[in-house]
Amino acid sequence: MQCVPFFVFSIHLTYVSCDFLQYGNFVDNIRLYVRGGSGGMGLPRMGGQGGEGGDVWVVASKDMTLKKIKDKYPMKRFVAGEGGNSSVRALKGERGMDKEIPAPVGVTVTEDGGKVIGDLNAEDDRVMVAKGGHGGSFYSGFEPSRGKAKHIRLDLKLIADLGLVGFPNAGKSSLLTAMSNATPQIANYAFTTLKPEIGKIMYKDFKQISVADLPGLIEGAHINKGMGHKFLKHVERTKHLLFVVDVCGFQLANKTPFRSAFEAVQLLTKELELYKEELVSKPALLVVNKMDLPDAEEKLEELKEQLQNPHEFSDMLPDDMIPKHFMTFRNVVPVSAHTGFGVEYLKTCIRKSLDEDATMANIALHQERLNCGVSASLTNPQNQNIEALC
Ligand SMILES: Nc1nc2c(ncn2[C@@H]2O[C@H](COP(=O)(O)OP(=O)(O)OP(=O)(O)O)[C@@H](O)[C@H]2O)c(=O)[nH]1
Ligand SMILES: *[C@@H]1O[C@H](CO)[C@@H](O)[C@H](O)[C@H]1NC(C)=O
Ligand SMILES: [Mg+2]
Repeated sequence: MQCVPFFVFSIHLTYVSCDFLQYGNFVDNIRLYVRGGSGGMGLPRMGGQGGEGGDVWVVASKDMTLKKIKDKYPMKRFVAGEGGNSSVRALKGERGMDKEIPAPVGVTVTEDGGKVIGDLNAEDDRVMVAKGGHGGSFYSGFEPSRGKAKHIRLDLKLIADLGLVGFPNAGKSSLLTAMSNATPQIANYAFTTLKPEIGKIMYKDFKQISVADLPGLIEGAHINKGMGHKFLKHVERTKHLLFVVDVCGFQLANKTPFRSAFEAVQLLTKELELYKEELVSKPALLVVNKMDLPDAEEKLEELKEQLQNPHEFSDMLPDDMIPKHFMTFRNVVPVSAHTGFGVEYLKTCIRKSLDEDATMANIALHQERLNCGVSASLTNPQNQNIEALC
């Protein structure tokens, strides 16, 4: 089946959020130039030894993102300090200052050739990426050596191509079962899924796409309600997002307010935004599940209308729960995980979305190699901007 994007939605929402090009703005890898400091000069007539050059390290830091590195260090060059020269006053030259590159937890550091230098799996984990040169000494004829220089890549380790994002009970696990070979637990109560389960969607041409069934998020997840941080962390580690809402809405408990499908979309967006704003710039699709329920058609129409004028309909939400930017969905797909309605079409849309991005990423990489040091900006038909800076 042909996968037709919801043009009305994407065009409209793109205008709404135009002040900030969020589409495809999420950064999951970055290439950097690193160089250790040169060693200091030795002092032949007194046998003085120059200081060692400083080393360059990548250090896992809380709240850091690859996008922040890109914004903060546009040149993407990191050079450690030179070792001090040996002098009459200080025969042993001072060691050069180390340079630390703050990076998010969960990245793999590789050399340009693909060799893995190390993984950063926990806060404060560190790997040395460029050693400083030696200070000049008797053994080197008092000549210092230069620090190591190279290009490195930081890649955010992904758990899956696609992550299912939704309130509890929306039918995420049921949807994964309908789409893939996975058999997650399904039940009519909140928090059935407590850790990610990965399933694979198989396509006729043998292509596979991995999908992570994630635990349900609740309002306040960003302040760690319902193990929110732990759950949100997984969202970060998927390429694309699949929002899943129950067409009939959701209520966590008797005491908590009922939320319509539209409110669910906005509240989920807000939780992601408050956790890490970049998350809402990931490519996303919206699944409206449980289309087999009575009145589903009517509710779907209502939701579509609301999504086209999100500003107008957000009044129902408390001010602090209205997202800064409404999510731009590449597709809005009604399905029933129970009957299988819409599931094939959804799989086609998912495939198309990921393929499109892979193509864009390839073009960008190619450009980056071609225009080393020159900034190139590519625009795809959907307004996606990829900055290729060396
Ligand atoms: N009528 C109907 N019910 C559905 C559909 N999909 C899921 N359900 C039901 O909704 C309930 C929750 O389904 P799950 O798949 O466990 O939901 P979940 O989003 O994974 O929930 P958590 O893991 O708790 O976040 C179950 O009782 C499912 O049988 C659907 O398409 N139609
Ligand atoms: C050490 O000496 C070299 C050569 O004279 C000079 O280029 C360099 O700047 C000196 N380094 C420091 C840290 O003063
Ligand atoms: Mg589940």
